[in-house]
Amino acid sequence: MKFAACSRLRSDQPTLPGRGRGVALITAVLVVAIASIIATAMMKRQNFDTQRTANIIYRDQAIAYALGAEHWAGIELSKDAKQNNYDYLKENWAYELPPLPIDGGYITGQLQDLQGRFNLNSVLDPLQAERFTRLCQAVNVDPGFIPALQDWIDEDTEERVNGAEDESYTLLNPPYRAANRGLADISELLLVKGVSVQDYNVLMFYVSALPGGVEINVNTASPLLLQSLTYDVNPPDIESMVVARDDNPYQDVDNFVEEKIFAGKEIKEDYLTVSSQYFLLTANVMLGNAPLTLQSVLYRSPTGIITVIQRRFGPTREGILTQTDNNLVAGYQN
Ligand SMILES: [Ca+2]
Ligand SMILES: [Ca+2]
Repeated sequence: MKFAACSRLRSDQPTLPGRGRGVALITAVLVVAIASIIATAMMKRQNFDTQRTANIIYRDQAIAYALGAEHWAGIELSKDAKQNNYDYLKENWAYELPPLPIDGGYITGQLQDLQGRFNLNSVLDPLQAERFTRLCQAVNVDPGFIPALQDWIDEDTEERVNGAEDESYTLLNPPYRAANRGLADISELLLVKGVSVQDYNVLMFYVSALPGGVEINVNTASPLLLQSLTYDVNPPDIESMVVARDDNPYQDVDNFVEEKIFAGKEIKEDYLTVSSQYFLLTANVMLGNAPLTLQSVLYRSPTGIITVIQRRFGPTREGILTQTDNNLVAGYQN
């Protein structure tokens, strides 16, 4: 009897029809699925936040290390100034810093003498323009843009023969005007009429943008630049001279121009020197997954005081060009 009453009791309770049970099951599965998706998204977000925070910390550390390398470069250059009055490629400052292990990565650094390159801002001087013409020819770049470069730098707006002033640039889309002052950076060359990306890609390794009167250091200049200082010089002779120079640098410009290979070539001492004031530091820091490059231009006064006059974080000039060359040559594309 008890069993029958109990059985009757159960049969009195409401029961879900078959379809209702299916809906309940699907709802339960959906709730579990949504909960899983939310949990996964939260984990992803947390991982992302953690990674982003780590990257920010790595970047701050990398900047600190890069500035440390800049400080090291300044100390090396100051020490060098006390040792002698000339600069050449076998001095301590000129050696590349081998990868130096740091906590979580490594750092490398290299100093280059910017006076071992042709100073674009000296091109208003006819002698320097001649030398730059020969340098362009030596690296197979058409020197036809040099009058336009002179117009770009000179203060007036009078267009010289084969030159270009505002009239040429304001017709472009987008329009712009000639700078009428010295180049602040060599990448400005890309805005000058007649300079193609290909030309720039070649020239960037041979030129600098320093104050107009800054000379070329014959102890650090490349063979091609030395060869361009005057006419009809035999390249193998220059190569031999450079090998000797690297061990026995010139302590005076007189000694350089008196070299036998220049006999009868009317080489002038103008814009030549044996010591340098402008250097380019390139420091690369690899920390975590965040590589960082710092390029700094350092000025060293005659008494050895170092001043940072330009600082750039990010890709090198070469990297910048490959990333944005189309934008940089929005003006003249030849
Ligand atoms: Ca020195
Ligand atoms: Ca001008």
